[in-house]
Amino acid sequence: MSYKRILTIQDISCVGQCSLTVALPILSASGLETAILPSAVLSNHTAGFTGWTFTDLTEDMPKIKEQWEKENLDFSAIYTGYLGSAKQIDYVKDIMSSRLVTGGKNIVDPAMADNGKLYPGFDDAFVDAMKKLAFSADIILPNITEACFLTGMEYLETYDETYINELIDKLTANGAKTVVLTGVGYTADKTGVVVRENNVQSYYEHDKIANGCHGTGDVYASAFVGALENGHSAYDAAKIAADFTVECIKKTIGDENHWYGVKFELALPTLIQLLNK
Ligand code: PXL
Repeated sequence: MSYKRILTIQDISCVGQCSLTVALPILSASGLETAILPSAVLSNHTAGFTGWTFTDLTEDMPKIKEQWEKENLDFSAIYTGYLGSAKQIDYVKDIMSSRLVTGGKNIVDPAMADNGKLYPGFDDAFVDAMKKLAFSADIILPNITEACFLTGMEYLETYDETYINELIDKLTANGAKTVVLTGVGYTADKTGVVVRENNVQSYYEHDKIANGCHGTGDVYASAFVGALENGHSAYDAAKIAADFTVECIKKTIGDENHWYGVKFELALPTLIQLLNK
């Protein structure tokens, strides 16, 4: 397989083990050259801290794209996470159109919401812009809350398979191609991921070890991209990412001071083993 250069576009949360500080090491450990485009710089993430600084990098994007065009720098895959503004999403779409190699995949984690609510700072205009990005991507990795914002479906805490199927049907009807729906659990002690690709749907269920660990969405999506770009199918990549994320949580639970993220660094050897299976 030729050496792949991946581009990931998401924020730098200086502290908090999410976004680029998670994606870059996980993709590198997956054996992929990783280029980054920071969407914003925050002192720390917005989930649980009392405040944060936020420097929006939207206006850097077209200039960086232009420079990459001059240098003929392109990417085997482009993977996006937390983005800084609705306007930025248009620039991200331009970069995807211009800098993705033919046959390369756009992978979008519509990182904007969890537990039924949008993250601080996001509004309806941002959701509308994210819809355009998500529904034009090759693969999306929403959690249930994000899938609800993308489709307009009501968010439910407890649900059955009919609800989940309807959610994925609606995503697909809106244009989503491969859907990897995360955090789907039908009983209190289980969670899992549903993958629908080319009308074939599979569910990977595993133990739920803790409720709502911060940053696990980013850990999951990064490991998924790492596995996918190593040649695994979407379903196998979804399984590898789930097993890795579980391992990250196991390495973290019990340390109350570490509430803001997971100690994914300690689980990187497990990821490498899972990728080489
Ligand atoms: O993990 C998603 C994420 C990424 N980046 C920032 C966040 C969050 C979740 O809250 O606040 C800045």
